[in-house]
Amino acid sequence: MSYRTEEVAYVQPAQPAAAAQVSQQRSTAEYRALDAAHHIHPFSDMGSLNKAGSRVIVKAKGVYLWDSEGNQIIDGMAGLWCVNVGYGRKELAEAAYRQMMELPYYNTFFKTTHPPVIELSALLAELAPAPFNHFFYCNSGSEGNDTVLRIVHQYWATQGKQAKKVVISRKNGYHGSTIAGGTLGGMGYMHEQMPSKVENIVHIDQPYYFGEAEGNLTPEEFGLARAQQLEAKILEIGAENVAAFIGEPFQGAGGVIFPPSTYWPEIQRICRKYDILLVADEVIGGFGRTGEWFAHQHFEFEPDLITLAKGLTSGYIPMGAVGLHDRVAKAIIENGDFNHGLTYSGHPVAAAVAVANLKLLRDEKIVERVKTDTGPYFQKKLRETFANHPIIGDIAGVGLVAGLQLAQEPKTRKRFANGGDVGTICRDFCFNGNLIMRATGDRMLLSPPLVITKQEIDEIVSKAKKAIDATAQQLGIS
Ligand code: PXG
Repeated sequence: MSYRTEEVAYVQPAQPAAAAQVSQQRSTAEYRALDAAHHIHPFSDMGSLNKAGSRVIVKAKGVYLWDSEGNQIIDGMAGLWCVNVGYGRKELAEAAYRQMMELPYYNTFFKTTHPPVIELSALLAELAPAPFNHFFYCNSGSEGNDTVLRIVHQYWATQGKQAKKVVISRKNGYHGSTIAGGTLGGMGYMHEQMPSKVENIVHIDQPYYFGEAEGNLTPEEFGLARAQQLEAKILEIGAENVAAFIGEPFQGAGGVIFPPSTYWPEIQRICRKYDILLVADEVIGGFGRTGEWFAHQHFEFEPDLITLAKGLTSGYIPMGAVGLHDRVAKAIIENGDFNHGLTYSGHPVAAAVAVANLKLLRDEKIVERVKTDTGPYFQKKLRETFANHPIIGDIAGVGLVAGLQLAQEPKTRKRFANGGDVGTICRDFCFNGNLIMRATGDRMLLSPPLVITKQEIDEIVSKAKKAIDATAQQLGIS
């Protein structure tokens, strides 16, 4: 049977998504059949997905999604950690429309520039901490981290220190899925499928207290010990060969792992001591997630480079960027050609959408609200609800991001032997209860749109509780 689109007749959906007013063209079954026939999903086992069939998402507004069966789902993940201003903001659509009519595309390669990229750069310089006044653009977080590598190498070349090539990263960090992003990340299951990796990248252990602290170490002692692995690695390789350290201020895809308070100050001390660039991957943490504009501000350290994407445009259109600290920017600016760029670097439509998005975050005081109001409410509510839950061992997070650690014995930090399966069971209960909550192994993750109200937070937490209770019940734990 062929699934060529023109051969499929229009069928009125059996249950139109009335609340969402969707212009749905096909039935769920047709969508699934075509999807299975022609679409390879990212990070998926397509054989089993095609048998089960994907959920078809047709519409979104605020913090809610609707599927092709008319179910209303609350999005506890802001898409993939990106829809910071929530769905359905006209201002962003209008910015894209206006820009497409005015100047849909032009490049910035050969002595040209254009208003949207100029406005965006000036606005980012205003919103970012003082030393960040220059920005390089790309299309995604992965390309942002590829760009970071290019800038790091160019920086050391300008300093006459070409031997400084090695970049140190962390196991269970996530920095994207291009070859460079995937190599920088510390995901074993990705590395296994990557016979070609980028050279000169090495990994140290992550600051994951619940999962990896041995003996009686306090979180603070453990944070220091994990940071000092950086020093040990630098000494092993030779500081004269080490270019940079990169980390997410808190690990997102790795499980919303918040490092102990001692970790980042020690990392910064070590980077300064050995003259190594410090890179904060702000792809998830940036643009208000922690209640600060950038997550490194929450952890109080000062990186040399920041990688941006996701919340930069609230996911309405792809865009990534790298912010350069003045000392790095100066070296790049004053030393001739930097031979790096993408057709869509600073794309005018993406830049116009980013400007509209950042103005909403700023002018509607969305980031401040996360810091003083909805963030503290969300964190308190999670702790009240799950502090003594029989299968929750730890609650990590600040602002509107949280990781709930599933555990067999919360008090002794004993994890489930089959933690990944338990996470999947829990995620499926969420899914069936019309809550999007992501599972990473045995951690359940939440990162809702930053415009979420307290009432919607209550809805997420009560649905999460139902799903986690159901998981405990299925495991025979109460
Ligand atoms: N850095 C970080 C910290 C990220 O979280 C990237 C870089 C790469 O960005 P792009 O735009 O190239 O995807 C990311 C992306 C998940 C999930 O399942 C997380 C991401 C992407 C896809 C899935 O949690 N983060």
